[in-house]
Amino acid sequence: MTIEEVKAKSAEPKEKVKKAAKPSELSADAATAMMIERSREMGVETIFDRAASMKPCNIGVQGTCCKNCSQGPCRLPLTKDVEQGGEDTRKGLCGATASTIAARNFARMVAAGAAAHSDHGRGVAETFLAAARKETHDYKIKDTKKLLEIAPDFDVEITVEGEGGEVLQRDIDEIAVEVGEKALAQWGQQEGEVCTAKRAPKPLYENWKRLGVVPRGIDREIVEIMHRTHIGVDQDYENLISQSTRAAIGDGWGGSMIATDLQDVLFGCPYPVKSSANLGVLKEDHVNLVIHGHEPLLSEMIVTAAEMPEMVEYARQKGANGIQLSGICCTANEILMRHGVPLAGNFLQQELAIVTGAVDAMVVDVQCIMENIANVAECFHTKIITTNPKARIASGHTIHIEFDEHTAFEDAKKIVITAIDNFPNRNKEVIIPKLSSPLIAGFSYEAINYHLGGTFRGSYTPLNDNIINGRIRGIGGVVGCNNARTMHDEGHLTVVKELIKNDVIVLTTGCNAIACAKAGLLTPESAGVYCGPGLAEVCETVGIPPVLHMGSCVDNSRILMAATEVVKAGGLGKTIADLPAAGSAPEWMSEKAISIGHYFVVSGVYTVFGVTLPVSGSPVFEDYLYNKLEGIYGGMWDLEADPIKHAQKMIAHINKKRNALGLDKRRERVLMDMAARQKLEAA
Ligand code: XCC
Ligand code: SF4
Repeated sequence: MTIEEVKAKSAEPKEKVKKAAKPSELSADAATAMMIERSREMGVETIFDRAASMKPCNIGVQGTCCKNCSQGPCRLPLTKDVEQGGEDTRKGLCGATASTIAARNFARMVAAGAAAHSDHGRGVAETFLAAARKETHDYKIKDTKKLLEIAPDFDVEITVEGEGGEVLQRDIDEIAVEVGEKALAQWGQQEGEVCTAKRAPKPLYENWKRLGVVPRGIDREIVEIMHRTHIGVDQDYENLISQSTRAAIGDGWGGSMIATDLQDVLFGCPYPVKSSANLGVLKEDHVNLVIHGHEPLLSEMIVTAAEMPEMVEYARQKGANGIQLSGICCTANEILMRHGVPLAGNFLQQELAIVTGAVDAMVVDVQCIMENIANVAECFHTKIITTNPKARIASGHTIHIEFDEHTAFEDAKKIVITAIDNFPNRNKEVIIPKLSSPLIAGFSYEAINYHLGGTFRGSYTPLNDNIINGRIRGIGGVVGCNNARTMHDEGHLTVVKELIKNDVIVLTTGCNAIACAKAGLLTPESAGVYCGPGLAEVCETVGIPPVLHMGSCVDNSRILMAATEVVKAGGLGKTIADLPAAGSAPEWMSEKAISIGHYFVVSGVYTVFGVTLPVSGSPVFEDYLYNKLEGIYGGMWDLEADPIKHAQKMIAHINKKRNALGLDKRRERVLMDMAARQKLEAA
């Protein structure tokens, strides 16, 4: 951001606050706008109101405020002189430069993001091991096919030698226990390599090895960032980023990937499933239990508990016609992918779900849970139930029912009963926007394989063929949060629509997936409406939506695996950086998004973020991320707040890669063929 832009930004808010006050200008989603209106009528304050009354700090926004010791905070805003290329003499008390401060702050965001995903993964690994050792009866190893597929990556034998020397399948429980132990060991490992990093295409892995950034252990790399960013340790932004890379790989190709793998083995690998999305999935005459957060461990049990006939009967006794489960954020994505449980909304809709007056209980686990839901719930009858010892809310108005993997099903039943018991306590008029859209989700990378290639010859070859022949221009991974500093869902939808209009197939996760779901983009029918002719043709032939929902935020690891499969299928280069592909997080806000962005970049993906990136205060560091990284990893960061330009930058990169692969000519020919055909038809 230039000084002029920063100044213009700080001059404009008053105007903007007034202008932004209209609900229809705060969200691209009509149901959300309606509920903002409703919250204001009722005098219930939400994040949309707070965003208007509190401006972000304009030094923090640049990434150049350091509070790593008590001599600070040292604030180093960009000066006009530096902006115009003058000598940069800015220093903190200890002498830390703007580049060091911005890089340290960036590294700490990676550490926090990688920690969040990976600690989630650790919890899954612990439950997995308890299930494998039969210490809990609530969880069972469900997907033995996937277990056998992943076992070799953990160096676990899946066969044994029989007495006569014949090869026999090893006992499945034994395999599961060993996979669980080896998986859990990846966190505390001090030497060697996180074993799943080897899944990356060989040239990528070899490059990481050469650069010394293959993670040794998941936790170790995160701790090392915290050490290196302490006052007076690592004061070289390139060196700080190289450690950020090691921690981010430990997330995407480690903690997150293992979380996804083990969740699939425990709960089943997702396959296409129908459902619906938006606040309209709440039912006035049902007990509404909303599940919010990120971990599927408890919510899997809640799904089963809520379906029990005795629970439904109990709900009837309390005057309800049944129990409606729905979800917010990534826990929602998890239980949607495997059970078709509908999505109530994404990050910025959590308070608004409660404002409907119809939510009898909102059960939360970890991450992206706004503290203010407790205040909103206080204005209604809604019970907020915290469940994780790591994530409590200091409000007298929440209840805590702690999840324990050994008593998970009992805990889940308690939660369902609490929701049912609360149904008769509704004390405000119920207003549910009558808006929801149908959707198809469940596109694990295995499901894409199956869908494109058929049961017996599942492969990514048909996808590659269509990229090579130009019907599909390339692949866009569009993911990430909502951000109250920008219009809700608007960036997501504009970027995705622009991509599919230009024949770029979109892989989505997280809150972008929910935004797309609400807008009807997760249906095969949307292809005919929004896609360019090539992508529309492929979607219609195969019967898939142009936007494939691959799951929650930890499931961004599925995108890495899909990209790896595309490389393996051949014809599109030797590594992920060769692919006509690009990544995007149009409305990011969480530290997890920075970790995800960074592992995409160092895996070779050009990755564009929307809204803002806290690096603009250091032009040197910014240039390193936006330009220099490409020469090291093949991928680089970029920032583009305008969603159309954002998508166009991705398309330009995809075209550049097509060009390098020699595919540009073929695409032109296909387009000419199409035009020629239309001309013929018109004649
Ligand atoms: Fe959404 Fe995953 Fe972002 Fe949170 S972080 S706001 S995508 S729920 Ni993953
Ligand atoms: Fe200031 Fe250095 Fe302390 Fe940061 S570490 S607050 S730059 S003195």
